[in-house]
This record gives sequence, structure tokens and C-alpha cells, in this order.
Amino acid sequence: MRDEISKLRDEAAEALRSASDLTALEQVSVKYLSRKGLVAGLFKQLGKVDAAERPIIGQLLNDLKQQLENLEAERTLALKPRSKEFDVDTTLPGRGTWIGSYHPLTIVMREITDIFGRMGFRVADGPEIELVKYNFDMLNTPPWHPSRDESDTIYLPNGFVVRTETSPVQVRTMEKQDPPVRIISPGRVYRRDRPDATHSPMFHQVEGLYVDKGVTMAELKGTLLAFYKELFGQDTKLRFRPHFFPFTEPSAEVDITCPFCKAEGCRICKYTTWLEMGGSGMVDPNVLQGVGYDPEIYSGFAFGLGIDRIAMLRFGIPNIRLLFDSDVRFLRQFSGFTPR
Ligand code: 2NM
Repeated sequence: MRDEISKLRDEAAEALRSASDLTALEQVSVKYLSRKGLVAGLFKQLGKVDAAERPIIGQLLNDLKQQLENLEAERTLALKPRSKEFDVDTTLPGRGTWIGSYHPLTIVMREITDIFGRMGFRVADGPEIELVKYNFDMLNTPPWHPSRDESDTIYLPNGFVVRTETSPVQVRTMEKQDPPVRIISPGRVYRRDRPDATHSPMFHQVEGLYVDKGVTMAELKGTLLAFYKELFGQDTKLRFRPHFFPFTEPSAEVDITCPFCKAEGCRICKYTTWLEMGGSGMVDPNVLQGVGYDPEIYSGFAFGLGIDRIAMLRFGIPNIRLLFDSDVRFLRQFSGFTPR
């Protein structure tokens, strides 16, 4: 009897383990564990066992039955397809996927680099922590110039500043290569400004530079006009107002006709019909000389414009801080814009 129990245990356990689906398992289960199965058959023989041995054999049979039933339950769980139908209401609508979006500054920056790219300008890059030499000296900025004041410029130890313009990138590029140079340098710049709705101590600039033989101020004006027409519409007009920058001579501030009211007068242009967009001029001979270009042979124009302001105008953003607070409720609103 002990041998028969042991043999049936091995046989049944093997059969349960090798059942490959629920139907096969059911068949094995019927064969061994049903009311008329092989285990029940052994129970029936219990009456013929010696009275002295009967409790022990009875216990062995109970153990066998328990073990096989456990095995069967285990195997059922393993084979059963996991159904979540009782945990999850599959009729509920799904949660929408959040798709990322470009930052408004990225959108405007790409538009700007794309337009200038089509006019032959390549993007140049440089450090945000810059030597005073590149940020001021090489740009013909005299020692007494107010832009050098500690109240305007963030100074770092050992002759460094955080750059106040991206012009040092232009200087570094000119030092490295001979004309023709046709580059734009987008990037972050830093000034000690009191933060308000339109000022931030960190903001973004694009500067452009074109140096070659015989570059004229007419080409500067034509390039900027073509750019602003692409950005704000073909009916855009442009005017120069005389100005002074240490690094350009002559210098001009650039106004365009207000793209919002089509130069009819509105709150945005303060009823002047013009918007101030940035500065420009012919690169000062001292700057050319400083990078090793002969100003008798070469001339060039340069210009700078603020990207944050353009982004604010373009999208009607009322406060510059919105550009830097990383609030997704604000940023998600630009999900419809894919830069070219
Ligand atoms: C501006 C306005 C006018 C400028 C000048 C140079 C360089 F390096 F060529 F001298 N880069 N950028 C420049 C000229 C920048 O920003 C308002």
C-alpha cells in the first residue's frame, strides 16, 4: 500500500505539472482526484489494510490527496489567463497622452535661425562665462563706458564676466577664420537689471555679423528688412535711427512698423506705429583691427536683437517671467507650434 501511494504520488504530480493547458489539467484532475478517480480508489482499499496500520495509511492517503489538490490549484493559477475584468472598468474612456511641446523661445529661435540660414548665415556658439577681454576690450568698449559698471555687469573672479551680449562669439569667430564671415549667434546673456514684466537678469539675444570686402550699410538695412518681412509679414517696413555703440560706427537702432495694428496705432506700439527691435551698425575698424582683419580691405555689418521680446510680441505673452517659470499650464499652450 505504501508503495502504491508513493507511485501514484509521483505519477499524478508529474501529470499535473506537465498539463499544458486548462483542458489537459481538467483531464488529469478527473483521472486522479475525482470521486471515482485513482486516489479515491486507494481510499476504498483502506478497509482491507491491517487495523494496526490503518491510521498511518489513512494519514498518508490524506496527505497525498492534499498535496495533489495543492498542485492542481497552483497549476490552474499558472495556466489561467489573467483577467482584470473585476478590477478595472474597461468601459471608462482612456486618459489622454501628454505630448511634449516646444518652448516659445525655441520656436522663435528656430524661426530666426531658419530665416538667416536661408540668407547664408551659419550659427556660431561660444561660452556664457566670458573673459572681460572678449566681452568688452575687443569690442572697442572704453574703460569708462557705463556698460562695464558693476551695476550693469555681473563680474566673476579672475577677469571673467557672464557675457552681457553674444558679441564675444563674433570676436572669437573672426579670430579663428578669415573673411567672408557670415554668422549669427543666438544665446543667453546676463545683466544686472531690476526684474519686472519686461526685464529679466538672464535673457536671449541673436546677433548677426557679415564681414567681407565691400560690405555696405545698404546691405545691412536690406538684410534686416528681408528678415523682418519673413518674420512679421511682407508689408513690414523698417527704419534706422542714429545711435551709438562702441563696437559699430556708424550705428543705428532698428524700428519696424507695428505688425499688430499694421501701423495704424495700438496699445502695443503705444500709438507710434513703430516698434523698437534692436541695434545695428558697421563694425568699428578698431574691432576688425583687433581680430587681425585689415579694415582698409574688409568691412562688415553687425546687429543684435532680443529673442524674448520677439517671443512675447509674437505670442502675446504679457510677462517675461512666464518664459522662465517652467509652468506646464503655460508651456502646454504652445503644443500646436512645431518649429521648421
Ligand atoms: C548689437 C548692435 C550693434 C555687434 C557688433 C559685433 C561685433 F562683434 F562685430 F563687433 N557683434 N554684434 C552689435 C552691433 C550688436 O546689439 C544690440
